[in-house]
Amino acid sequence: MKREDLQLYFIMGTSNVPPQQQPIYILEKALQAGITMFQFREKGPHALTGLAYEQFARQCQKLCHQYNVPFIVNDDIELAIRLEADGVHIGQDDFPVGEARKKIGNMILGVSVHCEEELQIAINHQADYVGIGPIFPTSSKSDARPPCGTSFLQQARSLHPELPIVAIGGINCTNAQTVFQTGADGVAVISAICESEDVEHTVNTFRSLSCINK
Ligand code: 3NM
Repeated sequence: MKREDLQLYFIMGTSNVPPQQQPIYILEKALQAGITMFQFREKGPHALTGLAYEQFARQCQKLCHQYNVPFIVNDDIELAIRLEADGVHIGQDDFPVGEARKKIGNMILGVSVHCEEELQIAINHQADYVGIGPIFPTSSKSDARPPCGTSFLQQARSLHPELPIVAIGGINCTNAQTVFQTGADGVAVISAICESEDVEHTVNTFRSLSCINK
């Protein structure tokens, strides 16, 4: 994985998309506009299950391949292996990092971390990148922790200058610059793209903000 792949990391599941919109259409618009990584995250009370879940994942994966964008599966290691996804992202409550690494071999492994100890464990198990958040308040994750601001992000960056880090949680075109300036390689977003009235413009804005801070 290249650090640049984290620049604009789009995360989506069917429940993140406004009712009048088609999830696959939003993903295609985001890919066309230039997202650099995609995470399939099908969660929430109305999440797809069974065959529909897997078919939707395959549809998203096929589109990502067309645009040469890494396709990452949230939490579901078995699905990632079955689909031969590019990688898996796990949280602290999902699966021990060491076991995830053993199961997925050299697929991309992303891990959410919230403190120095979790960060070190992720590094010890060869996480390819870490996610830090929620930086700002978010309404896209019902069990999100309290917002942590940029202080831990800053600490992680100074401890590990070369570590690929993506920031997440409540990031939008207005506050993304602060996050890039703090040292994140990229921003991971749900609502900023899913609820955008102009996905192309939103994607272009995020990408130009990341370049300003290079
Ligand atoms: N994980 P939005 S916050 C999926 O803190 C997710 O680990 C988080 O959505 C974490 O861009 C979050 O709409 C939701 O705030 C991000």
